Amino acid sequence: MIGQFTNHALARMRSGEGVACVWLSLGSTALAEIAAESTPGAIVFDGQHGLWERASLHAAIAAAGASTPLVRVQANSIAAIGEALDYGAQGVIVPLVDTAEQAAAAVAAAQYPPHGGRSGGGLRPLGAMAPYVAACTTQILVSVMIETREGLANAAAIAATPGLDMVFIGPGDLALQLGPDADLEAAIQAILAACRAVAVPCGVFTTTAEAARERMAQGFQFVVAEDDIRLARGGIARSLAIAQDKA
Ligand code: 3PY
Ligand code: MG
Repeated sequence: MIGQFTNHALARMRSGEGVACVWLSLGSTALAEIAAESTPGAIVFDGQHGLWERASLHAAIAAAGASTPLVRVQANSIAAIGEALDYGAQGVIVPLVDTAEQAAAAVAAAQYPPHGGRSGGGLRPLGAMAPYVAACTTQILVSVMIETREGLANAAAIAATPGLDMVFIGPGDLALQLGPDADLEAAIQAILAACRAVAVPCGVFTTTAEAARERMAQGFQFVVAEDDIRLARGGIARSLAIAQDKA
């Protein structure tokens, strides 16, 4: 059961603060519980590239505790966005958004009629549907990712989409799209500037805690402090190197 809820990550971003999230791809509910012990501002469950299965995602969202649970969904559709929210996610991050029209579709997919096309259902919403529906009008965080050449070209229009809570930059895909000779950093800063021009929070995927801190200092309001793949890979490699005296 969810009922009335407050999205603390969204509140922080609306008041100009930054949020450092933990990003989980490995599909482990136990890891969600461990991440929640450190109360990150948000826990993002990666439904696009991650290993999440439906029932374990449902359980992991409940394990987020005081951290705001968000899902990076697989697609910009009413089905994918509605599924994540039905499980109790308090927001979605929608990948590969190219245009303002697509951003508007993502915003609408996260809202019930008359504001949007979300379908009513799901174990947790149905437990206290009326207060939940009322809370959704102000508390669901909708973020779209700019990570394509077309999205970059349309950054100003995308950022200005009514109801959009955040633009989130995917530097990995953006680098693939722009090619090795492009100035990736200039593209990232241009997107940040487009967001600032319309006072919409901008986030960026970061791959080290140090980069996350630097990006926050630059004005990005949503960064990745840690992700489970790098935590596992880095931790295992480091420990083996030390144990074998190769560090
Ligand atoms: C990207 O860098 O493209 C991402 O989507 C980060 O997850
Ligand atoms: Mg990406």
